[in-house]
Amino acid sequence: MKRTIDVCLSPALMHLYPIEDQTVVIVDILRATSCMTTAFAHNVESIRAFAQLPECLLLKEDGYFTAGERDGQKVQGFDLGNSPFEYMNPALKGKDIAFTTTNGTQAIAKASAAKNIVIGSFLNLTAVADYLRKTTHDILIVCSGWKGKVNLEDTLFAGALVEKLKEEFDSACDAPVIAQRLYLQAKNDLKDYLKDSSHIRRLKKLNIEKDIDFCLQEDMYDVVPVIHQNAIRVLKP
Ligand code: 3SL
Repeated sequence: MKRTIDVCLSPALMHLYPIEDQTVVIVDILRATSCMTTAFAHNVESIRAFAQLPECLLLKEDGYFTAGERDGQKVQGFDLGNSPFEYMNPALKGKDIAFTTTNGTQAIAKASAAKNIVIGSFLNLTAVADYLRKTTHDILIVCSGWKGKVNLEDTLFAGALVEKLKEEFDSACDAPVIAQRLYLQAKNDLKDYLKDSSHIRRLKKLNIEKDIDFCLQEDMYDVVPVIHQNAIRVLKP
């Protein structure tokens, strides 16, 4: 019997899924999980994800870099914001980061009971798909959305992953089918397909068009960040 793949279109729906028995892929294309993927591709050692700002800030005392945003803007007093370009800095090699964002790290915190948590983005799409083929549980892709609501870019990523894994996994309900069909419509020009979406409009106001272009590129990196001993890391052989 084939394993199943499912899509949770918003973290607000996570209670509907048996995450204790599932490998959960968290996605926040714009921009949290794209930043995390970029950070690990540039040799960051670990990332701790926090839902709340004060807990995140506390780790500064332990030598962590503090990182993240609220409503797209770098948090005052933090070392790093939420642009993938900030995570290409060689000074971050081997460092630990405490990260908090409006949606992505909230989704990670909410999924803490999952069997296994993987960080996905277009930047590491194929690497994540290859990793998932080797796991043993059913898969749930959790779209971080925006403050509990559904968004298009995370849904498109979910569809891309369902498309990649369609030979090995059965869709558990209609959400993976919806996501896959949207991705197939969008895949030739993701940016154009997303042009009227809510978060693209929000980010354009912040003048960070280059972040959008970067985060929509497929397979830039082959890292697969997973949660291991309370932190996100890239497992080394
Ligand atoms: O919500 C998040 O996790 C962020 O990635 C949002 S933003 O792109 O920085 O606005």
